[in-house]
Amino acid sequence: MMAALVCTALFAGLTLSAPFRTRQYGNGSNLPPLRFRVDGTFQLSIFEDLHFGENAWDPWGPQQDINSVKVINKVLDAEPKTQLIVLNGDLITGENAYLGNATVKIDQIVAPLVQRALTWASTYGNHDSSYNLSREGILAREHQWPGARTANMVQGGEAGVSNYYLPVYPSSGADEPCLILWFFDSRGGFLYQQRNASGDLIGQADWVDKSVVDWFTIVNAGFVATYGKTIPSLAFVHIPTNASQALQTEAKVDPNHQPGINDDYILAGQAQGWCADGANTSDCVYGGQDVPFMQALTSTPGLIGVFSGHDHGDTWCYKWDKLLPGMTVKGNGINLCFGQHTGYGGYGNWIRGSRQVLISEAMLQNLEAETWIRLESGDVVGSVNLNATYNEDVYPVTPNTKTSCPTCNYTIITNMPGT
Ligand SMILES: *[C@@H]1O[C@H](CO)[C@@H](O)[C@H](O)[C@H]1NC(C)=O
Ligand SMILES: *[C@@H]1O[C@H](CO)[C@@H](O)[C@H](O)[C@H]1NC(C)=O
Ligand SMILES: *[C@@H]1O[C@H](CO)[C@@H](O)[C@H](O)[C@H]1NC(C)=O
Ligand SMILES: *[C@@H]1O[C@H](CO)[C@@H](O)[C@H](O)[C@H]1NC(C)=O
Ligand SMILES: *[C@@H]1O[C@H](CO)[C@@H](O)[C@H](O)[C@H]1NC(C)=O
Ligand SMILES: *[C@@H]1O[C@H](CO)[C@@H](O)[C@H](O)[C@H]1NC(C)=O
Ligand SMILES: *[C@@H]1O[C@H](CO)[C@@H](O)[C@H](O)[C@H]1NC(C)=O
Ligand SMILES: CC(=O)N[C@H]1CO[C@H](CO)[C@@H](O)[C@@H]1O
Repeated sequence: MMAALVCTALFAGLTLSAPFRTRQYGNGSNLPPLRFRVDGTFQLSIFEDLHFGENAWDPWGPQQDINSVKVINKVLDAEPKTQLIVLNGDLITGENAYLGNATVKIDQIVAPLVQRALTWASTYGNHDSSYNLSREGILAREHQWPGARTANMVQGGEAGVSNYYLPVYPSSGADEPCLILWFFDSRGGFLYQQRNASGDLIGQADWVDKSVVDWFTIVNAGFVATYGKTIPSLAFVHIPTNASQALQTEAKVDPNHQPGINDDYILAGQAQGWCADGANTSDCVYGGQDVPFMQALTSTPGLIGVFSGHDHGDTWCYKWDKLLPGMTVKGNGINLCFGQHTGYGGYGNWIRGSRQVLISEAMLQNLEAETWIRLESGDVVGSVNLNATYNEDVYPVTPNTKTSCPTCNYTIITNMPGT
């Protein structure tokens, strides 16, 4: 396939060694490359915070997963032109997983996608790592199905798993990518099958690791060198950076300029709960370990937006275009967006939905993207154009709708009976 040849050539020129190779799984490597439609558009749908697998021992646990599948189907029915599904973290609530079948819920999540012959790409969230659930296990399970594009391009050390990129090719059929999709692993949760000397679970760092930042910088420089230009890009990571929090607390979210729900105030970001020296004690609120990642994001020309989940009660987009009080990293105009809580699992009862992102080949020239949230109800809210004047343009306020679901139980139970 032409795409494979292009990428092989790219890496041959970079002398990148084993840690940067893509691990191949199942049939994912056989998938045709992503490409703009003949009408010149590329659309993706973000499903985030699905939180499948809660309380298998209570009727409401399996029932809420059935309700979440209904959300996925309703969104896909309403968005027939979507070409890629991004599962943006917290696919499974790992704290409730049994060792013997921790990843089987992946089958239920991807079934609507497989049925529609859609392909998908995941980032993993903090709930996707727990004593009985590993990210490697989720990746392997995804690849038992045709359509998985999730990969692991940074092996070893503390990198996490879901770090990779996907090239998107132009409608013309040319084999030079015109859009790069980056996926980053913000880790968190607990280490798989490990306990400390006191018998407690061991926390996993909750930021994008420096080795991944270095990989991103090197591979992106390789793209620029190979193609002799900046290729526009989008990024996906489950946990937002401190810049999102600083925008929220210092710049303030305005319902007409950054339409969306803003209930998770103050929002939780990367490196929360960690000390600057890497210790995790109750004394430390935020350790600042996401600074190298923020520096890399703001030093990447062409990066249009970063899309996160994690904070179920925040659904806005903000253009980060200045130095905010207390921060050392200055925003370069990159758009930072939350999506919409998709799953009936996880906290909160804001109406379920899915952020859509649409880019046309014409918009690529100006580094613009259109985005809106398709709700389970069928309604569209928060439709905005992430262009040069986003933050200044005036949009309708997004209503803060809650979903009542009598068969669901919103209590988060983090311990299984008998443990
Ligand atoms: C992978 O693809 C090949 C050929 O397309 C097919 O024969 C095989 O059954 C597939 N395997 C899985 C696990 O889907
Ligand atoms: C892990 O799974 C085992 C086997 O299903 C179960 O007995 C145990 O309670 C689980 N442990 C945790 C910490 O979830
Ligand atoms: C996983 O195993 C547990 C314990 O055997 C069982 O109660 C639960 O229903 C299983 N979950 C799935 C999704 O099969
Ligand atoms: C084990 O982890 C718990 C919870 O983080 C902590 O309170 C305890 O001190 C740790 N024990 C050891 C021996 O490190
Ligand atoms: C993180 O953002 C807060 C504002 O929300 C700011 O006070 C703090 O200094 C920032 N820290 C870093 C390392 O950027
Ligand atoms: C950005 O999009 C908005 C909404 O479509 C529009 O009103 C505004 O003029 C656009 N700005 C630029 C610079 O194109
Ligand atoms: C919801 O969870 C609570 C706490 O575990 C439990 O008492 C209640 O019966 C549950 N409700 C339903 C409808 O399952
Ligand atoms: C990942 C992890 O273990 N995080 C913990 C760090 O410490 C805070 C405060 O004690 C806990 O709330 C986090 O769960």
